[in-house]
Amino acid sequence: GAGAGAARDYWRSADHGLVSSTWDLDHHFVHRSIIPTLHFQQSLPRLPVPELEDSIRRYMAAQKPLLGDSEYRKTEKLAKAFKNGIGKELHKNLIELDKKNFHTSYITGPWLDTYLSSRDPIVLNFNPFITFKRDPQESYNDQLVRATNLTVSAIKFLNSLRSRILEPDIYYVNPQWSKSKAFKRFLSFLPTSVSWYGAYFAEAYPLDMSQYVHLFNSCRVPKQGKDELFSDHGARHLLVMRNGHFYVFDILDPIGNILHPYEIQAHLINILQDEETVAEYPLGYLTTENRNTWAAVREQLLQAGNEESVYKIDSAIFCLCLDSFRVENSSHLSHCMLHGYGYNRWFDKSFSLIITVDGSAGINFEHSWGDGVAVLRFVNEVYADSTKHPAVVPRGTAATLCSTNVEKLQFHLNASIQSAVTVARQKFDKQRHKMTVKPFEFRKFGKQYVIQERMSPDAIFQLACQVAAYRQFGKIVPTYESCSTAGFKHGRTETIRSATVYTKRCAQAFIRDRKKYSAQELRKLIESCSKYHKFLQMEAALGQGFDRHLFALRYLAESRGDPVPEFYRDPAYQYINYNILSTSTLSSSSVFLGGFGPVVPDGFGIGYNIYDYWLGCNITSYMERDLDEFLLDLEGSLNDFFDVFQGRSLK
Ligand code: BUJ
Repeated sequence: GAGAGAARDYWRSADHGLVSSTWDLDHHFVHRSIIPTLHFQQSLPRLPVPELEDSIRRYMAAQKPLLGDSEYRKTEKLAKAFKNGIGKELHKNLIELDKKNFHTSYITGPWLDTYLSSRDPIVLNFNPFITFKRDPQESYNDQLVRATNLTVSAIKFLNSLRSRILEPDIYYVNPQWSKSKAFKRFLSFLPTSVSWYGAYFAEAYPLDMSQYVHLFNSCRVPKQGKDELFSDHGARHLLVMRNGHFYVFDILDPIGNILHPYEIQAHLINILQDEETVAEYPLGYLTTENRNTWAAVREQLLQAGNEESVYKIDSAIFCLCLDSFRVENSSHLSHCMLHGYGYNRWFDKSFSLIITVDGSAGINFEHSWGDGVAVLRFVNEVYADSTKHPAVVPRGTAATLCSTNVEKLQFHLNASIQSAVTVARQKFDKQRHKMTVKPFEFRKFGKQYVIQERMSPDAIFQLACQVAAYRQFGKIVPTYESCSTAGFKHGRTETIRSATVYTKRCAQAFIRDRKKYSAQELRKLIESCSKYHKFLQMEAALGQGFDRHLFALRYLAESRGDPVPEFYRDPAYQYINYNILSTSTLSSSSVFLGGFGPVVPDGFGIGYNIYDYWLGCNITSYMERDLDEFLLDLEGSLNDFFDVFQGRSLK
């Protein structure tokens, strides 16, 4: 429209006082990397298929703390039979298949398939969230200002990615010199077929970046039996949700110029001022449904003449959710980001950027297309860019620009669709009320202290969970710690089994036999847990766990229509995969909170971060009282560890 054109001319003219000084025509990117984004992609190592022998050995070691002697012997027998029989054959076939699929990893297909085949609602069960810290300049935390700045930075990230000038993801063992410009130049001259090795010799590990294709313009589409991932990289519009209404506007021009920030802001003002009441039948609720149910309603939606509007939702660059309430505390923030009130979300979008009235901001993401590493990278870049180079300043003048290019999506809803929305809302409301989220902070020590004690901070937190669970349940419970395998081509994750024979011994000492041990002896026990955990963590990161391998063998059997081998029907196999403790950690200075739901109805979802001088976690559960107890026990274990580290014996 005329308004948009005028605005564009306006901000292109050199001398006007309105636009933040850090924004100019060249600022369409978060940075310009010397090394092309996908420089290492071709030469990434392939995810190894572990030896079957090793997987069985690791599996049995993980089963040991969970099983009584006679159960253990039964499982051992089944494992042996599997290893020498059907397992051997499956393994051989898996290797052959893997050799034929050189461009990817053995886990990629089956893993994606498992996500997409699950019929459970994705909200609460799969979608995690990560929230940004507040903008350090408090006046920038105004909802409108922050929404504009974060959106512009997100689009700059997209542009950098598409232009292949986004820095490649690299895990640096020795950041000082391998991060230097000279080194990067050297790497950029290496041909892509060998570039990975150049980095490797400098202890810099390039990570797989294949997941980024699904970051933008993407959506999970419900289908009967198995969902699909949809992307349309040609689409240039942003989807904005407000009070359950849907709006779109083009945010990129055909050659990738970002709409002027004040124009974006004008559009957002337009949307914020549009409707104060919640949509009568907010379609977002449908994305909280069982996937088959939702797939059927989606068909109805399409048939009722909503194809174009649905397409605009699916293909939008991402979904910006402008919530119309203030966040009261950390727990409220977690609820808002993990599941919200349902009406102002489209959980199927690859990710949604959510911003509340008080400027709290976070990402809720659909999990099938990608893992924490990719999303965290995006979060870090967007936070850094939006705070260092904010596109708009508070009290800017966008309000004077007219905004005519916002389209409000219209839907034709028949009675059947309307009642489907109502039913979805009722179910969702019931579920979300059952969910409890509580943050916890421990201030006595953090990463620096534990390293000084020559132990692994991650192992210490995991051990604290083990001891707490042992106190609460009187036994060792199945535990999952997520570990990225992004160091490999198309790698995803591997499981670290943090419940070990060492943690069991340690938990027994701390809970059952507290008085029997000296501080020195307890310290030894903690040390052995730490050492072994570090080893398991290294194995997992190298693709040498057992979970993905055994999973892939079973998937192979099933996909051929073979009966599921007895090994997998073992109650002990089911039990070890019933993870009471589901844990995941991230380390970032731009993240305030994060979390995800439990994976079993009577379990906990534990997101944690170990900072230099303290540590914190954010735990979800469907059982509030148990969660309170767990948190007390967790604090108790950490206090005990601190006493032991300080050489004090336990009280
Ligand atoms: O393992 C996998 O394949 C993927 C896992 C699945 N699961 C969540 C079930 C473990 N997915 C992830 O690990 C992604 C999780 C992303 C969110 C992580 C949040 C952790 C941050 C918590 C920060 C807490 C700080 C509290 C301060 C009071």
